[in-house]
Amino acid sequence: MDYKVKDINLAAFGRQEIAIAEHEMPGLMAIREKYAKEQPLKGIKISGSLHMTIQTAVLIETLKALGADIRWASCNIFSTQDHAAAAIAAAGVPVFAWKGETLREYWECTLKMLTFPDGSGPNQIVDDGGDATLMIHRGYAAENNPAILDEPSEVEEVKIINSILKEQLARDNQHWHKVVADLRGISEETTTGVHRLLHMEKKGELLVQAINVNDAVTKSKFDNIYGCRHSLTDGIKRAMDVMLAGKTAMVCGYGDVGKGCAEALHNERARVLVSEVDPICALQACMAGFKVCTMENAVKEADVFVTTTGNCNIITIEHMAAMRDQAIVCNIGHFDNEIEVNKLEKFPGIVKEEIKGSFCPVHKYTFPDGHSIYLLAEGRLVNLGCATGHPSFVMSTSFCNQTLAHIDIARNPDRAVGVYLIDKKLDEEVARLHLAKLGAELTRLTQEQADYIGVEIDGPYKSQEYRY
Ligand code: NAD
Ligand code: 3DD
Repeated sequence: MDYKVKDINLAAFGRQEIAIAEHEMPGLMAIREKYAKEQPLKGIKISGSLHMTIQTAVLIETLKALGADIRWASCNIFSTQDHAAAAIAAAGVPVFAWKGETLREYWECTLKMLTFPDGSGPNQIVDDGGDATLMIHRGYAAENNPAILDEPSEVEEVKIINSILKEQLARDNQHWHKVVADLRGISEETTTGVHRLLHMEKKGELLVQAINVNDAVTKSKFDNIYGCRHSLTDGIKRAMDVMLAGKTAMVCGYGDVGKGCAEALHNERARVLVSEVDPICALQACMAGFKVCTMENAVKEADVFVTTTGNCNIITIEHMAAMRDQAIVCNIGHFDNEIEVNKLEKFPGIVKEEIKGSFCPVHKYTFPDGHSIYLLAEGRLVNLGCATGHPSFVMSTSFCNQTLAHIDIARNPDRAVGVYLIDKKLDEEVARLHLAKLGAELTRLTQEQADYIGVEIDGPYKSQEYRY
């Protein structure tokens, strides 16, 4: 069996929900229909490291319908929907994902996702956060200099990655060089993964072209904003079933995700505070009616804390030690380093109590002074750890861009190493594909009007960089 899932018997339920999702993903289904005959991905091996949800199942089956040979794993230990993974496995796509993986199991699944039956690697990668990209690049570097795998690290996950790469090195010390030789391109789904790619490109370490899907307008200005606006409070409510109205909520970061989160909490009639480092985003928060303050000031009054920055150490152990009793702490950023969970675990005299298990992780931490806080999803992204993430319609726009990115890579396999954006006309086409579903009626420019504002009648329209 070239798959590993929680329970293959969940496949029928997963198939039912995939059928529902397809009707909510009109753009993705339209692209599947448009390109199915051409088979642009025929014979191309694609490995995906992206939350194994019902919506991702529709992406997988779109890439497969366009001819690709696919292997899949999730990009987070809590985000897999087991019935989605079962349905994909039952459809014959090798998938290695289940909700509640250990970190070692996660990285073993990542290695399986990157390794085709003949031992070869993928031609193209769908990445979300950069872990698949990291495994290939670190493996390649270790084949040049095995000593890097012995560098001391306090981070448990680094030790696990190094251990797995050492085992691979012993099996074949040119494995990753052969993988890179076949690799034609990467698509990156999320902000934090793009940060990592740009960092690698700047350091001259990136080995292949990468398409920045996140910064397609129809991805980040939809998924990151409206997706989080829908799924943040879903996660908090499923975890705590708490009344948000009347409470004070602190949103750390007011970028795309922070904007969606702040609006969601405002819609619940919570009193929303915001922290920011960027003066433009801070001013936007003020214009939206939110009080902009620091975490140091918020800890005295907030009942709910949400990190949305894509940065690290946003909520420190000192903040948590000073929080009000029964405060709720969660993160919706990609990685679990926004909240100092390790220091919370090691705080002298802390008492940890599991309230809910890996199906919706909730833990209560009681400090020696008697006050307690609730940590959701172990500090990992709460909308996918404690709920089911964004709904299908908004994931359709994201995954249209993913599919177009892979068709582009397949057509341009020898493009120079670098990080690239999706063409603006394609971005607008993705939006166009979603209007009918919502009954939206587009107005058509006259030639005089097009000339007056200096655009082509059929776009692209926003010449300057789009700002939310
Ligand atoms: P963004 O860059 O648009 O926004 C991040 C904001 O945080 C910026 O405005 C930045 O100024 C601010 N910030 C950075 N450091 C800060 C600090 N120390 N204190 C306060 N504010 C700070 O990024 P984004 O697109 O909003 O993504 C944020 C994170 O969410 C990323 O990790 C991204 O990968 C992730 N994401 C998660 C989901 C999900 O479904 N959970 C969806 C999309 C993106
Ligand atoms: N993400 C949120 N909900 C998701 C879902 N239902 N399926 C797959 C992925 C999902 C995460 C995305 O927003 C990803 O694009 C990101 O993290 O940026």
